[in-house]
Formats: sequence, C-alpha cells, structure tokens
Amino acid sequence: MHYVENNALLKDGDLLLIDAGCELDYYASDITRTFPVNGRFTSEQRALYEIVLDAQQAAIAKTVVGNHWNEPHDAAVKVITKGLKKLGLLEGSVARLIKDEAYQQFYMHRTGHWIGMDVHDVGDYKVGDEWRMLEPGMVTTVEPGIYIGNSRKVPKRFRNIGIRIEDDVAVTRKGPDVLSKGLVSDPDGIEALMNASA
Ligand SMILES: [Mn+2]
Repeated sequence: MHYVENNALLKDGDLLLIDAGCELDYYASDITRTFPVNGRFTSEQRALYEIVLDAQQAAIAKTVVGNHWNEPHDAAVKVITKGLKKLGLLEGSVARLIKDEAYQQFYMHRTGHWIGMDVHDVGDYKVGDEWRMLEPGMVTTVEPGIYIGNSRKVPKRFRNIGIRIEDDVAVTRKGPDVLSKGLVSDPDGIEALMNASA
C-alpha cells in the first residue's frame, strides 16, 4: 500500500500509484491517483479501477452531515465486494462476504482519515462506542483501493494489480465538497493525461 524506496523501474503494463501531498496555508492534503505506465489500462486493470472509482463515489455521496463516520466506508465495502464478486474474485452472497469480511483479502484498510493541519489529523472516530457523526467543517480523505497480490487462488491476469484513488472531502451543509476535484480520476481522463504528456 505504501512503497517508499521509489527505485523500481517502470515497466510496460505496470500501474504506478502516486500517493502525494502538499501544504497550503498550513493545511495538509493527501491525494492518490493510479496511472498505467504505458498509457493504457489493461481490461483487468480498468475493470478493477472502475470498481474503486465507483466505491469512492459511493463513499463520497455518504460523506454528508447527519451520517456517521463509518457510513462512507460501509458504502465503499459494498461496492468493492459486489464488484469483486462480479469479476469472479469473490464467491458467495454479497451480504455474507461483507459479514465474513472476505473483501479484506483485497481491501484491507479504512476508507478515510481526518485531514487538516496534519495529513493524518487529530480527532476521534468514535465517541464512546458510537461512530462519530459528520459535521460541517470536518475534512476527511476518501480513499478506497483494491490490492491483488500474487496468490495462485486468483486468475493470473488479475495478479499484481494495486489501485487506490484518494480525494480530500469537506463535509458541508450543501453536501460533500471534493477539494481535490481538479485532478482527473476517471480512467479515460487518466489515459488522456498520460497520452497528452507522452
Ligand atoms: Mn490518506
């Protein structure tokens, strides 16, 4: 999920995941995009990418006043589980796969964290035993991903693919405000960006 040596050669067919940040006026950002090195997603990469993007959009839609902290994560988990089932990477009923946390072999982290003056900012996620309610002015990342390793249980064409899409989202009375929306995230846009700069 995090690779910090930054010395591997970029190979034809690889994906490059960049988890980047900057600071402005003492506030931190945390943004991730995933690029196909050769400028085109394979059909398997694209299928997985679209699941992650759908999961992110579902999670962002839940990042609203009156929902609790975990609702965006639950939405992302549901989309990812459904998507992996559709591709044949998970088998069984979606409800069962979620209950058994079967998705965790491919999606093993949380969907977001507070962001503010620090990139993982202070702030509780629960109050007592209850998930905290989202309030105007809170800012969280929304960053689902899918990570498929080398397992022989997975068809070869899906192996060694890791995708994460991360944006910074402010909770407002008018709904979620995606602060990082200026950076393209749809797969056609990513490919266009890659090919324009080539
Ligand atoms: Mn993050």
